[in-house]
Amino acid sequence: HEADAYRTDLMTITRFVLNEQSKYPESRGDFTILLSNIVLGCKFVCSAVNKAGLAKLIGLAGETNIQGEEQKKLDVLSNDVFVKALVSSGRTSVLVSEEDEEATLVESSKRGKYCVVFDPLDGSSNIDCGVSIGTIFGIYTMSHNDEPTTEDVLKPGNEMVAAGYCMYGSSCMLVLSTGTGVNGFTLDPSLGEFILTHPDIKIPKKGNIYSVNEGNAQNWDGPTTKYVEKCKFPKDGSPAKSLRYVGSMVADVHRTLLYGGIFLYPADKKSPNGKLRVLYEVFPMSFLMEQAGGQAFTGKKRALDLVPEKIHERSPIFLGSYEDVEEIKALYAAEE
Ligand code: AHM
Ligand code: MG
Repeated sequence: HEADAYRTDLMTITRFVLNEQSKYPESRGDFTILLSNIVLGCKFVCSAVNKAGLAKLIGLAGETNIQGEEQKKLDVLSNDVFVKALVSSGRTSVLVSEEDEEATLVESSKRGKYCVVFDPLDGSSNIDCGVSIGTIFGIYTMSHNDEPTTEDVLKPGNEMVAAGYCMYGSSCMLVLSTGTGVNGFTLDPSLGEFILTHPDIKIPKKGNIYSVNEGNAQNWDGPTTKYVEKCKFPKDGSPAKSLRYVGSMVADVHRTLLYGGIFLYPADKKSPNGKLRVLYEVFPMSFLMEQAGGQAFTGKKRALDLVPEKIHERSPIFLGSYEDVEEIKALYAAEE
């Protein structure tokens, strides 16, 4: 059909979220405005990431530009763009970024009802070789109208109102949940718009992939060691799982969400709290996993029930298909 060559009814991310929000009578478009600023940041980073190899080739990176300023590294640049876009949205009060030691408390004239926690460019070890990297974000609402403080984001993940990530991979994909399921949008570069391509993502109940940095195996605890052993040498007659590990959380979680299986960043003797950060890595990804029908576990409890005491706190994390996470939970329970 000639008519099929072009889809004419484009569900952009803005239209999608406006539809969703219209179910709430009290909604005044604040969330839509906030999200469109996050989307702007993602488009900027996507374009910068795509040009990064080229910029190197023609000698932009690491040299001084016309203004005599040193070129900013991609992660610093991405952070600047997100912070500025979020502050100028007029809808935020507290921002926490992996790049900034302290939280940003927004000045009173630009304040709004949301708090955003984010990692502007995660997967730093993959930046220079062109492997997929991503942005991760989570959104809370302010619970009062007094001066904002860091305490306003030291809340359990189950209080987030939305979470998502953007993956800068073979295509640029934004995966979002506002607490009613998970939806995936792909950037159409010719339109500059994210179009709904993966409606209502559900993670398979069980998968056949495990994803972990096995180089840390000598320092793992008992349950993690037993679990990975089971993946490789199952004793119940089931086939061994495949190993996939990109080393970019966004890419590894994205694959887990679509194909099923489990992603692990466990504690080890060298890093007793694992590596990944509770607020802007563990929480948003756990939120998405649960919304897609999977689970997220810390080795002690449901990840979203953690209450962070510091903004850059870390936690071990096991997340993915419901049944695969059940197995690791059982191994930790047996330890007790
Ligand atoms: P980063 O914030 O320095 O980029 O570190 C986070 C990344 C995650 O994307 C990824 O899951 C993990 O670090 C990989 O760590 P490792 O190299 O220890 O396997
Ligand atoms: Mg990170």
